[in-house]
Amino acid sequence: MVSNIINNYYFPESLCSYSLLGNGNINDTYKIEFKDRSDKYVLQKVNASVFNDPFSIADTHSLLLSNIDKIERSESYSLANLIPNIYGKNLTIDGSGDFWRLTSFIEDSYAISSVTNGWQALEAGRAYGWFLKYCSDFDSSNFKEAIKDFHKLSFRIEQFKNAINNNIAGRKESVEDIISFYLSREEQLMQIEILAKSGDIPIRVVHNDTKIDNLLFIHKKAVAVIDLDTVGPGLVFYDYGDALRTGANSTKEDERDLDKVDFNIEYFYEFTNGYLSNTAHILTKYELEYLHISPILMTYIMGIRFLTDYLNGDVYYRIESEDHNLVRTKVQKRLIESIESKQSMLKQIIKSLIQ
Ligand code: GN1
Ligand code: MG
Repeated sequence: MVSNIINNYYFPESLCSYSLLGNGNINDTYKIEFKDRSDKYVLQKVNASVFNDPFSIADTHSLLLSNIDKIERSESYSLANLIPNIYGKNLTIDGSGDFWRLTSFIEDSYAISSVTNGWQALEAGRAYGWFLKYCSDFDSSNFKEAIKDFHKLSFRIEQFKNAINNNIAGRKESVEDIISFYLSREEQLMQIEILAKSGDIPIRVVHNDTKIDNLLFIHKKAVAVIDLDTVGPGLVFYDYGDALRTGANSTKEDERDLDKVDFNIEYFYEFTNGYLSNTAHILTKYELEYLHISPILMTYIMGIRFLTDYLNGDVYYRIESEDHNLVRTKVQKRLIESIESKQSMLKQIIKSLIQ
């Protein structure tokens, strides 16, 4: 299949090899190499049952790239180049109706799935902070939501409650304590959505999937922001919070040894320092005031999404074992407990960094 798709692009050289790349849970990603050609490429099959309007995500990608050349190179990060096919289209449709896209691979770059050093957190904060600043020149109404209500808490809670009531996979009884844990925090977290509705928190163009894996590093520097599928309208809390959910957790989001799960304050400090160095001047008083809530909010949203999928019989996320979603939701639960125990420190650190 991969070689058939590649025939739709301008490559005189023949395909040499391809291998799976990264650990995305939705799309299939391959690194592509050619004979007699040193530059490499990334070919992705977009999961059309998750992204039901793939052309709109390609449009979003092009729109985002439209300003990048206006920025001083030394101050910019890369956003992958979209490479059109021989018909001039940014997406190639295969015989089964699946969508594919080709982007350039950044040589010598690597991604990480958890932070192990303070400098990585600082670099990640600078990079995602740059992304928010870069996007602040765009009008959010020009961007479509790739997935409707993607991070809207009330929508995710509704899906969660439906999954509990339907109990399709018959797993509810075995996870009652985890379900209660999440339900008991619903009301408190809904305050953020109420605040956003009141208009005090602006709708911005945000990345919407800022897990730490979605940055590329070369040596000791973050150089690119990747996975632009979900870029669109949203709150700063989504990006800042999701980056810390993965970037300040001392371990992976699917670690089986729950004792390793801990919200690392050093990484939190470093990330926030980097993030605010690029964003403090654009964020509003209310955004800064409530920023400390975002790591819990995003960990909670992911926690209930994983648990919802577990209750539904693993129909959404890619899984590598029968209990993969269960492991993921348990990690989020443990992380929420850890963040809760440090909540006042988070607030203080943010305050000290904006003074
Ligand atoms: C999915 O596939 P990936 O890793 O880019 C998910 C994110 C979750 C993430 C959790 C479209 O992202 O929202 O945070 O898994 N993307 C979608 O690992 O649902
Ligand atoms: Mg993604």
